[in-house]
Amino acid sequence: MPIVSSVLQQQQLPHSPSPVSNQSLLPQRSSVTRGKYSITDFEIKRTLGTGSFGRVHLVRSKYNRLYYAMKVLKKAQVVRMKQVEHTNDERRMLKLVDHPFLIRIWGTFQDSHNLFMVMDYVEGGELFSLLRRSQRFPNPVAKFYAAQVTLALEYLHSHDIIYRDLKPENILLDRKGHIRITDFGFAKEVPDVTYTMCGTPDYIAPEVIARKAYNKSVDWWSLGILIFEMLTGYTPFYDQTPMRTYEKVLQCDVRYPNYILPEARDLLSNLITRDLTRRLGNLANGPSDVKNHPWFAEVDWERVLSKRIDTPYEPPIRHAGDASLFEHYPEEELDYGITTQDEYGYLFIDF
Ligand code: ISQ
Repeated sequence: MPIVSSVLQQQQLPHSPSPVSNQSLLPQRSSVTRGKYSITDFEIKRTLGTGSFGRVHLVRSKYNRLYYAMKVLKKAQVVRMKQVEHTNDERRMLKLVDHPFLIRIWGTFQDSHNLFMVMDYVEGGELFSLLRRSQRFPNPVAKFYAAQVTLALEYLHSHDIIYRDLKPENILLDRKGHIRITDFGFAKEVPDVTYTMCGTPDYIAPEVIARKAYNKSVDWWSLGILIFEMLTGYTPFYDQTPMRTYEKVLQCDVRYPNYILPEARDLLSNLITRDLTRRLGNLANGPSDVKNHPWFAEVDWERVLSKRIDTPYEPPIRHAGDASLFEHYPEEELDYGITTQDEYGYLFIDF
Protein backbone atom coordinates (compact mmCIF):
# COMPACT_ATOMS: atom_id res chain seq x y z
CA MET A 1 0.00 0.00 0.00
CA PRO A 2 1.52 3.36 -0.92
CA ILE A 3 1.97 5.89 1.83
CA VAL A 4 -0.81 8.43 1.70
CA SER A 5 0.67 11.88 1.46
CA SER A 6 -0.12 14.56 3.97
CA VAL A 7 -1.61 16.79 1.32
CA LEU A 8 -4.55 15.37 -0.44
CA GLN A 9 -7.70 16.57 -2.06
CA GLN A 10 -9.01 19.98 -1.35
CA GLN A 11 -12.48 21.22 -2.05
CA GLN A 12 -13.27 24.29 -4.07
CA LEU A 13 -13.43 27.33 -1.84
CA PRO A 14 -17.05 27.78 -0.83
CA HIS A 15 -19.73 30.07 -2.10
CA SER A 16 -19.90 33.76 -1.42
CA PRO A 17 -20.46 35.69 0.74
CA SER A 18 -17.80 34.04 2.78
CA PRO A 19 -15.35 35.05 5.48
CA VAL A 20 -12.49 34.74 3.07
CA SER A 21 -14.27 35.98 -0.02
CA ASN A 22 -12.02 35.48 -3.01
CA GLN A 23 -9.03 34.84 -0.79
CA SER A 24 -7.52 31.43 -0.94
CA LEU A 25 -6.26 29.93 2.28
CA LEU A 26 -3.11 29.22 0.34
CA PRO A 27 -0.97 31.06 -2.17
CA GLN A 28 -1.86 30.32 -5.77
CA ARG A 29 -0.26 27.20 -7.13
CA SER A 30 -0.48 25.36 -10.41
CA SER A 31 -3.89 24.04 -11.34
CA VAL A 32 -2.72 20.51 -10.58
CA THR A 33 -1.95 21.18 -6.93
CA ARG A 34 -4.09 24.27 -6.34
CA GLY A 35 -6.07 24.17 -3.14
CA LYS A 36 -4.26 21.48 -1.20
CA TYR A 37 -3.50 21.96 2.45
CA SER A 38 -1.13 20.33 4.89
CA ILE A 39 -0.59 20.72 8.60
CA THR A 40 2.38 23.04 7.98
CA ASP A 41 -0.01 25.60 6.48
CA PHE A 42 -1.43 26.30 9.94
CA GLU A 43 -0.33 27.52 13.35
CA ILE A 44 -2.09 25.46 16.01
CA LYS A 45 -3.40 27.68 18.80
CA ARG A 46 -5.51 25.89 21.40
CA THR A 47 -8.02 23.11 21.84
CA LEU A 48 -11.70 24.08 21.45
CA GLY A 49 -13.18 20.66 22.13
CA THR A 50 -12.34 17.00 22.57
CA GLY A 51 -14.12 13.83 21.60
CA SER A 52 -13.59 10.09 21.67
CA PHE A 53 -11.58 9.99 18.43
CA GLY A 54 -9.76 13.31 18.44
CA ARG A 55 -10.02 17.01 19.08
CA VAL A 56 -10.85 20.36 17.52
CA HIS A 57 -8.14 23.03 17.49
CA LEU A 58 -8.28 26.73 16.87
CA VAL A 59 -5.75 27.24 14.07
CA ARG A 60 -4.49 30.20 12.07
CA SER A 61 -3.62 30.08 8.40
CA LYS A 62 -0.04 31.13 7.80
CA TYR A 63 -1.16 32.52 4.43
CA ASN A 64 -4.25 34.64 4.94
CA ARG A 65 -3.81 34.97 8.75
CA LEU A 66 -7.46 34.01 9.31
CA TYR A 67 -8.62 31.66 12.04
CA TYR A 68 -10.24 28.28 11.44
CA ALA A 69 -11.42 25.33 13.50
CA MET A 70 -9.49 22.18 12.64
CA LYS A 71 -11.03 18.88 13.62
CA VAL A 72 -8.47 16.09 13.91
CA LEU A 73 -9.45 12.44 14.13
CA LYS A 74 -7.03 9.66 15.00
CA LYS A 75 -7.33 7.01 12.31
CA ALA A 76 -6.57 4.12 14.66
CA GLN A 77 -9.25 5.31 17.08
CA VAL A 78 -11.81 5.81 14.28
CA VAL A 79 -11.13 2.24 13.13
CA ARG A 80 -11.22 0.83 16.68
CA MET A 81 -14.59 2.48 17.31
CA LYS A 82 -15.99 1.28 13.97
CA GLN A 83 -16.54 4.84 12.78
CA VAL A 84 -14.83 4.60 9.36
CA GLU A 85 -18.07 4.91 7.41
CA HIS A 86 -19.41 7.67 9.65
CA THR A 87 -16.17 9.61 9.28
CA ASN A 88 -16.15 9.36 5.50
CA ASP A 89 -19.86 10.31 5.54
CA GLU A 90 -19.10 13.33 7.73
CA ARG A 91 -16.64 14.68 5.21
CA ARG A 92 -18.97 14.02 2.29
CA MET A 93 -21.98 15.61 4.02
CA LEU A 94 -20.02 18.69 5.05
CA LYS A 95 -18.83 19.21 1.50
CA LEU A 96 -22.37 18.84 0.20
CA VAL A 97 -24.20 21.25 2.46
CA ASP A 98 -24.46 25.00 2.02
CA HIS A 99 -26.76 26.76 4.48
CA PRO A 100 -26.50 29.84 6.72
CA PHE A 101 -26.98 27.77 9.89
CA LEU A 102 -24.61 24.91 9.08
CA ILE A 103 -20.85 24.86 9.57
CA ARG A 104 -18.80 25.18 6.39
CA ILE A 105 -15.80 23.06 5.59
CA TRP A 106 -12.87 24.49 3.68
CA GLY A 107 -10.85 21.37 3.13
CA THR A 108 -9.61 18.04 4.38
CA PHE A 109 -6.29 16.24 4.35
CA GLN A 110 -4.58 13.41 6.17
CA ASP A 111 -1.23 12.21 7.40
CA SER A 112 -0.29 8.68 8.41
CA HIS A 113 -2.09 8.83 11.76
CA ASN A 114 -4.73 11.52 11.50
CA LEU A 115 -7.58 12.94 9.44
CA PHE A 116 -7.94 16.72 9.33
CA MET A 117 -11.00 18.85 8.57
CA VAL A 118 -10.61 22.61 8.27
CA MET A 119 -13.82 24.47 9.06
CA ASP A 120 -15.10 27.94 9.86
CA TYR A 121 -14.13 29.14 13.29
CA VAL A 122 -17.39 30.09 15.04
CA GLU A 123 -16.26 32.34 17.88
CA GLY A 124 -19.31 32.61 20.14
CA GLY A 125 -19.02 29.25 21.87
CA GLU A 126 -21.57 26.49 22.31
CA LEU A 127 -25.27 27.10 22.86
CA PHE A 128 -24.75 24.54 25.63
CA SER A 129 -22.51 26.92 27.59
CA LEU A 130 -24.94 29.82 27.17
CA LEU A 131 -27.83 27.63 28.30
CA ARG A 132 -25.99 26.38 31.40
CA ARG A 133 -25.00 29.94 32.32
CA SER A 134 -28.60 31.14 31.78
CA GLN A 135 -30.13 28.07 33.48
CA ARG A 136 -33.05 28.30 31.08
CA PHE A 137 -34.08 30.56 28.22
CA PRO A 138 -37.14 32.80 28.14
CA ASN A 139 -39.76 31.60 25.65
CA PRO A 140 -38.77 34.08 22.86
CA VAL A 141 -35.08 33.19 23.16
CA ALA A 142 -35.77 29.46 22.90
CA LYS A 143 -37.99 30.23 19.91
CA PHE A 144 -35.23 32.28 18.22
CA TYR A 145 -32.77 29.37 18.36
CA ALA A 146 -35.43 26.72 17.62
CA ALA A 147 -36.51 28.56 14.46
CA GLN A 148 -32.97 28.49 13.06
CA VAL A 149 -32.57 24.81 13.93
CA THR A 150 -35.90 24.08 12.22
CA LEU A 151 -34.71 25.75 9.01
CA ALA A 152 -31.42 23.83 9.14
CA LEU A 153 -33.27 20.51 9.59
CA GLU A 154 -35.68 21.37 6.78
CA TYR A 155 -32.69 22.03 4.50
CA LEU A 156 -30.86 18.83 5.47
CA HIS A 157 -33.97 16.68 5.10
CA SER A 158 -34.73 18.23 1.70
CA HIS A 159 -31.33 16.82 0.69
CA ASP A 160 -32.16 13.44 2.25
CA ILE A 161 -29.67 14.00 5.05
CA ILE A 162 -30.55 12.93 8.60
CA TYR A 163 -28.44 14.80 11.15
CA ARG A 164 -28.91 12.39 14.09
CA ASP A 165 -26.98 14.29 16.78
CA LEU A 166 -28.92 17.43 17.57
CA LYS A 167 -28.03 18.80 21.03
CA PRO A 168 -26.88 22.14 22.46
CA GLU A 169 -23.21 21.04 22.42
CA ASN A 170 -23.37 20.83 18.62
CA ILE A 171 -24.87 24.28 18.15
CA LEU A 172 -22.37 27.14 18.03
CA LEU A 173 -23.03 30.87 18.09
CA ASP A 174 -21.41 33.19 15.59
CA ARG A 175 -20.23 36.69 16.45
CA LYS A 176 -23.71 38.17 16.01
CA GLY A 177 -25.42 35.36 17.91
CA HIS A 178 -26.84 33.31 15.04
CA ILE A 179 -26.43 29.56 15.17
CA ARG A 180 -24.13 27.23 13.25
CA ILE A 181 -24.72 23.52 13.63
CA THR A 182 -21.48 21.59 13.76
CA ASP A 183 -20.33 17.98 14.05
CA PHE A 184 -21.69 15.96 11.16
CA GLY A 185 -20.15 12.78 12.60
CA PHE A 186 -23.51 11.01 12.51
CA ALA A 187 -25.07 12.77 9.53
CA LYS A 188 -26.11 10.39 6.78
CA GLU A 189 -27.68 10.54 3.36
CA VAL A 190 -30.77 8.38 3.75
CA PRO A 191 -33.47 8.55 1.07
CA ASP A 192 -35.55 5.96 2.85
CA VAL A 193 -34.90 4.36 6.24
CA THR A 194 -31.87 3.25 8.21
CA TYR A 195 -31.09 1.21 11.32
CA THR A 196 -27.78 2.30 12.88
CA MET A 197 -27.90 3.00 16.61
CA CYS A 198 -26.24 6.37 17.18
CA GLY A 199 -26.79 9.72 18.85
CA THR A 200 -26.72 10.87 22.46
CA PRO A 201 -28.89 9.09 25.07
CA ASP A 202 -30.90 12.12 26.21
CA TYR A 203 -31.72 13.09 22.64
CA ILE A 204 -32.20 9.72 20.97
CA ALA A 205 -35.62 8.76 19.59
CA PRO A 206 -37.40 5.61 20.85
CA GLU A 207 -37.36 3.90 17.44
CA VAL A 208 -33.54 4.17 17.37
CA ILE A 209 -33.26 2.56 20.82
CA ALA A 210 -35.75 -0.14 19.81
CA ARG A 211 -33.56 -0.80 16.74
CA LYS A 212 -36.45 -0.31 14.38
CA ALA A 213 -36.14 1.20 10.92
CA TYR A 214 -36.09 4.97 11.28
CA ASN A 215 -35.95 8.08 9.13
CA LYS A 216 -35.74 11.88 9.35
CA SER A 217 -38.34 11.90 12.10
CA VAL A 218 -35.56 11.19 14.64
CA ASP A 219 -34.35 14.76 14.11
CA TRP A 220 -37.83 16.16 14.85
CA TRP A 221 -37.87 14.16 18.07
CA SER A 222 -34.48 15.68 18.98
CA LEU A 223 -35.77 19.16 18.14
CA GLY A 224 -38.49 18.53 20.72
CA ILE A 225 -35.88 17.53 23.31
CA LEU A 226 -33.79 20.59 22.44
CA ILE A 227 -36.72 23.01 22.82
CA PHE A 228 -37.66 21.32 26.10
CA GLU A 229 -34.09 21.69 27.38
CA MET A 230 -33.90 25.33 26.30
CA LEU A 231 -37.17 26.13 28.10
CA THR A 232 -36.44 24.18 31.31
CA GLY A 233 -32.66 23.78 31.57
CA TYR A 234 -32.88 19.98 31.69
CA THR A 235 -33.77 17.14 29.32
CA PRO A 236 -37.09 15.33 29.85
CA PHE A 237 -35.63 11.82 30.15
CA TYR A 238 -32.50 12.59 32.14
CA ASP A 239 -31.30 9.80 34.45
CA GLN A 240 -28.04 8.69 36.01
CA THR A 241 -27.16 6.04 33.44
CA PRO A 242 -27.76 5.82 29.68
CA MET A 243 -29.72 2.59 30.26
CA ARG A 244 -32.19 4.30 32.60
CA THR A 245 -32.50 7.20 30.18
CA TYR A 246 -33.32 4.74 27.38
CA GLU A 247 -36.03 3.18 29.51
CA LYS A 248 -37.56 6.58 30.13
CA VAL A 249 -37.36 7.46 26.41
CA LEU A 250 -39.21 4.26 25.56
CA GLN A 251 -41.93 5.08 28.11
CA CYS A 252 -42.08 8.60 26.72
CA ASP A 253 -43.74 10.04 29.82
CA VAL A 254 -42.91 13.76 29.76
CA ARG A 255 -43.63 16.02 32.73
CA TYR A 256 -44.15 19.60 31.61
CA PRO A 257 -43.45 22.25 34.27
CA ASN A 258 -46.31 24.73 34.55
CA TYR A 259 -44.20 27.68 33.31
CA ILE A 260 -44.14 26.10 29.83
CA LEU A 261 -46.78 27.97 27.83
CA PRO A 262 -49.67 25.98 26.29
CA GLU A 263 -48.48 26.53 22.68
CA ALA A 264 -44.99 25.36 23.57
CA ARG A 265 -46.38 22.36 25.39
CA ASP A 266 -48.54 21.46 22.42
CA LEU A 267 -45.59 21.66 20.02
CA LEU A 268 -43.36 19.64 22.35
CA SER A 269 -45.94 16.91 22.85
CA ASN A 270 -46.30 16.64 19.07
CA LEU A 271 -42.55 16.39 18.54
CA ILE A 272 -41.77 14.17 21.53
CA THR A 273 -44.23 11.56 20.33
CA ARG A 274 -43.39 7.89 20.46
CA ASP A 275 -45.38 6.96 17.36
CA LEU A 276 -43.34 8.34 14.49
CA THR A 277 -46.33 8.24 12.15
CA ARG A 278 -47.91 10.92 14.36
CA ARG A 279 -44.79 12.97 15.00
CA LEU A 280 -44.85 16.57 13.75
CA GLY A 281 -42.35 17.14 10.93
CA ASN A 282 -42.92 13.58 9.73
CA LEU A 283 -46.51 13.97 8.55
CA ALA A 284 -47.83 14.64 5.04
CA ASN A 285 -46.83 18.35 5.12
CA GLY A 286 -43.33 17.66 6.44
CA PRO A 287 -41.49 20.58 8.11
CA SER A 288 -44.33 23.01 7.24
CA ASP A 289 -46.35 21.54 10.10
CA VAL A 290 -43.58 22.51 12.51
CA LYS A 291 -43.11 25.97 10.97
CA ASN A 292 -46.86 26.65 10.98
CA HIS A 293 -47.36 25.53 14.57
CA PRO A 294 -48.91 28.26 16.80
CA TRP A 295 -45.74 28.42 18.97
CA PHE A 296 -43.92 29.77 15.91
CA ALA A 297 -46.87 32.04 14.92
CA GLU A 298 -44.95 35.33 14.97
CA VAL A 299 -41.85 33.94 13.24
CA ASP A 300 -41.08 35.46 9.86
CA TRP A 301 -39.19 32.53 8.37
CA GLU A 302 -37.71 34.56 5.50
CA ARG A 303 -36.23 37.05 7.94
CA VAL A 304 -34.85 34.29 10.14
CA LEU A 305 -33.16 32.66 7.16
CA SER A 306 -31.63 35.93 5.97
CA LYS A 307 -30.54 36.79 9.54
CA ARG A 308 -32.52 40.03 9.51
CA ILE A 309 -33.64 39.46 13.10
CA ASP A 310 -32.06 41.06 16.17
CA THR A 311 -30.30 38.35 18.12
CA PRO A 312 -31.12 38.01 21.84
CA TYR A 313 -27.45 37.59 22.77
CA GLU A 314 -24.29 38.85 21.09
CA PRO A 315 -21.25 36.91 22.27
CA PRO A 316 -18.61 39.24 23.77
CA ILE A 317 -15.81 38.61 21.25
CA ARG A 318 -12.83 40.84 21.95
CA HIS A 319 -10.53 40.22 18.99
CA ALA A 320 -9.95 37.93 16.04
CA GLY A 321 -9.09 34.46 17.28
CA ASP A 322 -10.59 35.11 20.72
CA ALA A 323 -11.39 31.68 22.18
CA SER A 324 -12.46 32.82 25.65
CA LEU A 325 -16.03 31.62 25.06
CA PHE A 326 -14.85 28.02 24.73
CA GLU A 327 -14.00 25.85 27.69
CA HIS A 328 -10.38 25.05 28.41
CA TYR A 329 -9.05 21.57 27.69
CA PRO A 330 -5.67 20.20 28.70
CA GLU A 331 -3.31 20.36 25.72
CA GLU A 332 -1.56 17.16 24.63
CA GLU A 333 1.58 16.27 22.73
CA LEU A 334 0.60 16.16 19.04
CA ASP A 335 1.81 13.70 16.42
CA TYR A 336 0.63 15.65 13.37
CA GLY A 337 2.42 15.61 10.02
CA ILE A 338 3.97 12.15 10.13
CA THR A 339 3.99 10.52 6.70
CA THR A 340 5.66 7.19 7.31
CA GLN A 341 3.80 3.89 7.43
CA ASP A 342 0.04 4.46 6.97
CA GLU A 343 -1.79 1.37 8.10
CA TYR A 344 -5.30 2.76 7.55
CA GLY A 345 -4.93 5.12 4.59
CA TYR A 346 -6.85 2.74 2.31
CA LEU A 347 -9.94 3.26 4.48
CA PHE A 348 -9.95 7.04 3.92
CA ILE A 349 -9.07 7.40 0.23
CA ASP A 350 -11.44 10.35 -0.27
CA PHE A 351 -10.00 12.42 2.56
C1 ISQ B 1 -15.97 25.73 14.75
N1 ISQ B 1 -15.72 26.74 15.58
C2 ISQ B 1 -15.54 26.48 16.86
C3 ISQ B 1 -15.61 25.22 17.37
C4 ISQ B 1 -15.85 24.15 16.54
C5 ISQ B 1 -15.94 22.84 17.01
C6 ISQ B 1 -16.21 21.82 16.13
C7 ISQ B 1 -16.38 22.08 14.80
C8 ISQ B 1 -16.30 23.37 14.33
C9 ISQ B 1 -16.05 24.41 15.20
